Amino acid sequence: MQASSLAAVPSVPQSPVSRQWTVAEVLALYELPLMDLVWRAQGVHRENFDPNAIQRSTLLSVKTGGCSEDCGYCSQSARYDTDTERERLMPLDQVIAAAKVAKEKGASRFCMGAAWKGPKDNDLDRVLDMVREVKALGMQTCVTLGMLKDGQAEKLKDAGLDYYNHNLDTDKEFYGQVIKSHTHDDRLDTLDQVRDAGINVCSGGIIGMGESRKNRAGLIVQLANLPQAPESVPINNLVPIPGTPLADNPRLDPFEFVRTIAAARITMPKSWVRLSAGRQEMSDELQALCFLAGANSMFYGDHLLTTGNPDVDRDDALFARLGVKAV
Ligand code: SAM
Ligand code: DTB
Ligand code: SF4
Repeated sequence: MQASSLAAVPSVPQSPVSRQWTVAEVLALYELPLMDLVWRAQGVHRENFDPNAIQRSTLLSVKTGGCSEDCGYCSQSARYDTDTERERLMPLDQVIAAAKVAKEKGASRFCMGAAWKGPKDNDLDRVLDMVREVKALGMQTCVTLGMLKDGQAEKLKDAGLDYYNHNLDTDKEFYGQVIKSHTHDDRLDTLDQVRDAGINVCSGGIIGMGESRKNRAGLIVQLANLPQAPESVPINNLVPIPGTPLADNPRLDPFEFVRTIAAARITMPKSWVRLSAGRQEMSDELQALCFLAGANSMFYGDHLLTTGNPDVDRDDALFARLGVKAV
């Protein structure tokens, strides 16, 4: 590192796995000149990861729409009039077929999402079969099914689940302005259950929902200060969905997104930071800047859950142009 270019940058301890962050400290990171922030994030990144390797997960919505919850950003809430149609839980053979395609195209992990407040036990049994079969293909498995009841995380672990995705989404202070049907503490409870069952935790959030920079810093602090930081941290840019309360939210400055990636990288040095929803609207150059700021994971495949994602051909071309390899 060249000391001269960082002379004015406050010192931030490196690799503080058990360090507790304050909102003021993370706000101070956000307030750095962008070049200093990205430089620092890239330094932390290089100490912990191969800077030219990006992990790729493919998403499949196995149960779409009709959700009881009122998350103000979501196309799948039954409370809003969106274009998303309610569907039943997908049959196992369709899930396996999609996982095989994802593997052939080069995804290392297959993530199955369900629009539930949480799984009923009979639905969970069907998801357990999906996990076992996808695992048997030699892929890492991830599911995101909403809030878990006692004993459900253990069943998922026994089926071979590698990751459970459950986002905090925003900080505790802002949460109630976007979601009223459950609480931030409910989300934390499920994360505890996942961690206790020995499943890797995937938890991040959405930015661009009208939250303040302090709320964004608060979200990063709440993730980084968990008893153990999540192994995987998805950072989603709001995809505005017509019919939802957040449909007409003003777009966030893209550099604020880059700053959020950098703050996640610095505070969670050993976590995979995922450049998640919103990538379709990003230029290749903005995505490269996110990778430089420490993102090293992405969703790969033409669809997220109900919205689009860049075509695999565009992503393959981007990887080739950047000289990065998929892991
Ligand atoms: N129902 C489960 C839950 O809420 O955890 C799983 C599915 S839910 C759709 C998974 C995540 O998708 C949410 O936590 C949120 O972070 C993200 N998400 C949903 N709609 C989004 C949108 N319009 N823009 C960006 N991210 C979104
Ligand atoms: C995550 O953090 N983002 C993904 C995944 N985890 C489940 C979902 C993004 C959804 C974007 C809106 C949609 O496609 O419905
Ligand atoms: Fe339901 Fe999850 Fe969408 Fe909230 S984010 S409405 S819990 S599917």
